[in-house]
Amino acid sequence: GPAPEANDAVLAWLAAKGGRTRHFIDGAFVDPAEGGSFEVVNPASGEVLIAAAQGGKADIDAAVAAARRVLPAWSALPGHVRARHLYALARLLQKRERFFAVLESMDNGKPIRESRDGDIPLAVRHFYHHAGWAEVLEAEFPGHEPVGVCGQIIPWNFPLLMLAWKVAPALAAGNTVVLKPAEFTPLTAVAFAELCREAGLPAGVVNIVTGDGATGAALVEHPGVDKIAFTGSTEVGRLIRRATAGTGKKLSLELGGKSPFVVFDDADLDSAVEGVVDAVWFNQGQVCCAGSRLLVHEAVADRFHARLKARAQRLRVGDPLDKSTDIGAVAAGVQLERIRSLVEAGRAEGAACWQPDIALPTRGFFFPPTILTGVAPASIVAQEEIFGPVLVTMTFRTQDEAVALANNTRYGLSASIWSETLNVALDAAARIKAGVIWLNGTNMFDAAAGFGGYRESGYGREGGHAGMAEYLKAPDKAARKARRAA
Ligand code: TXE
Repeated sequence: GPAPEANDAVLAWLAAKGGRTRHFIDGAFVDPAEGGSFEVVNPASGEVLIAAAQGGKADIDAAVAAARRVLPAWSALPGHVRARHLYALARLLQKRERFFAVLESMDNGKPIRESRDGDIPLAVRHFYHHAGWAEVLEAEFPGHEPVGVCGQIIPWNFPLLMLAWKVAPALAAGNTVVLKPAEFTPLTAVAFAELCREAGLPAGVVNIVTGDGATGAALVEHPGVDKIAFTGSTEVGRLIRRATAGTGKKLSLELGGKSPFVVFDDADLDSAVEGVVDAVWFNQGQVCCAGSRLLVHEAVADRFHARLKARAQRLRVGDPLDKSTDIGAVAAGVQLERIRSLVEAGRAEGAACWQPDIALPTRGFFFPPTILTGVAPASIVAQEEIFGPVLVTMTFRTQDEAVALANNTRYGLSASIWSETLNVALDAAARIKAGVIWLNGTNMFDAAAGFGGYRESGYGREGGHAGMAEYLKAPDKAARKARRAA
């Protein structure tokens, strides 16, 4: 398992809360105005870890008011001073990596190996990277202004990492933030609020209000919010788009996906098998850019499927806190039910369902690695995001057919292309409509690279230069003209 000190530290942290967490508003931890709470469950055991504050309209009002109050002072700081705050957050988070990794795995069910080596270090990197942006902001974006108060709503699949993707660029650009974590996984956001205090971030710059969809909706509708940044389901993305239309609020949406994983007949098959493991079995497949549709050339399909099944048979499903675990628990009971019903739909549509011959833990929300073959391109399981450890596979004969299949989706978040021939890979990459394309690789993220979708996968980019631009207002024409004249 993980370092026992980290386990103990997390248990002590939970115990010290006296049964419930609070909102973080205007630099203080406060009880919800209306007094409600909801249970936070460990998905690997089904046990309640703690209760979290249920945010209502009054809490959102207070948080937005605090963010507005401090906005002029925060945005007027020179970039290098804001950078110091971001460096301080990055360093503190780095110091507590073990603690955050254990807390994340307990709350979300993801393997400790992933939270320790992936989620938390990537979140740290995001704060360091954006501290750098704060330093060079005036030079890189001359005349730009921050957008203002940002309402940020995040999902439960990468709780702290999605917080970092939202908070770090917002602060670097001089905005203030009201963040609402997902109801399944609010705990690392609460622990992050404590870091903000410890790091001496001015009160009101970051506010965290926990709660459910209604809390999120109150944030979206609040007239004091200048921008909404959302990562989550396409359905809720659509609601938010409607709610913000005509309000002048800036909006960025990062929604679902059904990303293709294309294996040509000249691919390095062993590497591609490892690629699939990472593409669809990482984080229990609860990844917006999961390579969940395998498109494999028919000449190598049988060989590839056989190797893939042999590999999947060896994946270890179980205790997220055990370092040897490959697949942990699905984040919530409703998600497990959703995965089950979609796999059933695939069977009913005539797909062949393969699962390894392994015993699953008897408690908690576990689902085995699953491969559906013989899937028709128009079937439910080929079109709907399953958001679980479930791969659907189809075959193709020609490069054109591969591209057509890859684009046969309402989404367009990412694609992974495997071929040893540069021309084949680059030609497919240019014709597949997706925001991110990986060649002979998958799920590679960096704070410096823009991430985001086409079509129903949303719009706006996170990370790098494009991500910073989402949190800034360009100078208007008159101001630009005046600058040029000066
Ligand atoms: O998402 P929701 P759910 C997909 C995935 C998954 C499905 C359902 O397919 O199976 O969505 O997940 C907040 N106004 N993704 O239901 O509801 C909510 O509280 C404002 C893909 O959990 O979209 C949470 O904080 N906010 C995805 C956040 O939205 C609202 C990640 C996301 O939850 C709201 C998650 C409302 N009306 C799910 N209703 C990805 N792209 O990575 C809910 N929320």
